[in-house]
Amino acid sequence: MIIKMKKASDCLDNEVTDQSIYLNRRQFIQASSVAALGLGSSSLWSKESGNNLAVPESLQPAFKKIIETPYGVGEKAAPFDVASTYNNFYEFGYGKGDPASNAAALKTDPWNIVVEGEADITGTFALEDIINENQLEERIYRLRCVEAWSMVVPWVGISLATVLKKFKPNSKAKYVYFETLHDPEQMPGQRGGNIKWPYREGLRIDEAMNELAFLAVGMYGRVLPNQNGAPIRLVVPWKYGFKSIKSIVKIRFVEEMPETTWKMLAPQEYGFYANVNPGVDHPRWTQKQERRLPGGILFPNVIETRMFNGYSEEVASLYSGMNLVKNY
Ligand SMILES: Nc1nc2c(c(=O)[nH]1)N[C@H]1C(S)=C(S)[C@@H](COP(=O)(O)O)O[C@H]1N2
Ligand SMILES: [Mo]
Repeated sequence: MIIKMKKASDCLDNEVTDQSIYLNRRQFIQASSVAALGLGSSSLWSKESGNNLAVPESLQPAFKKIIETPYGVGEKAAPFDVASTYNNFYEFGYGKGDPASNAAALKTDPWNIVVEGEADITGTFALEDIINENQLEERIYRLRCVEAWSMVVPWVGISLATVLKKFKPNSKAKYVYFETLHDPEQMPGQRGGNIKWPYREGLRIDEAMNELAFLAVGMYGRVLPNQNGAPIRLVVPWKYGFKSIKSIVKIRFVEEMPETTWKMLAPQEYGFYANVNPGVDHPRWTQKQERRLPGGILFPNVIETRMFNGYSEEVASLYSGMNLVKNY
């Protein structure tokens, strides 16, 4: 079990539960349920989820053991039903409920990822070959959408750096570019609209290697629902949610800053960096606050947005000397 030091940013509002007690309780719950039910993975979240997503056979070795980490311990995760029914995944429609309604038939197993560009090791890799040699971790992260809503999600996955380093990027690899599956037959949203498909995203290589950048294959202790980006999606918690590209089929190491979907659509509104920043408003709305889900009409649950979504301690040094008003 890897124990990392807890960062001040992990939690502001929920210090009442002593962290070590909470962690131990989590481990206890996991250990006892594994013993009692023969379950492979954490069951901490099963009560609130009540869903039955089966782990594909190819990923069962990895899902046998999910280690807890201190990231976000004590934060109040959104109920599974909220995180899996309020989604942005334009390949399946523009409404928040569309992905949950339309993504069920997406075929996520088998799944290959093409790795290309400025790296010593490139080629086509089966998802299970990338995942099963790694230890899955659970990390509870805040997700802040550029539309000014947010939620806390317990992801299951591996650090992006761990995966990328295996391909041995060379010195020309200044950025890493990602692509979502392009398959209009399975993804009805790709049959039209303004987006030039496939969905594209990218990070500067030092951002990609930051400890917080994460590749998720699960959430709430089980595999990702299709609407959340199955079978593998990026999670970059200090950036607006649109950077966290779903259903990845391509990773390319490149020398120049890559074209990214939202910047291509409206460059004056969405930049490449897209760091969460309450000091730089979107041209059409403020970024100083956010609606933390779940909330309602009577209790919209508006909270202050924090610089880098509260992860300054981990990531601020990536941007020292940069003008973050220009590089939004
Ligand atoms: N391929 C793809 N990835 C995507 C999107 C999308 O439309 N297509 N939407 C992004 C946006 S705007 C957000 S806020 C998050 C939402 O992730 P969630 O549905 O798991 O909460 O996914 C991001 N990744
Ligand atoms: Mo978003």
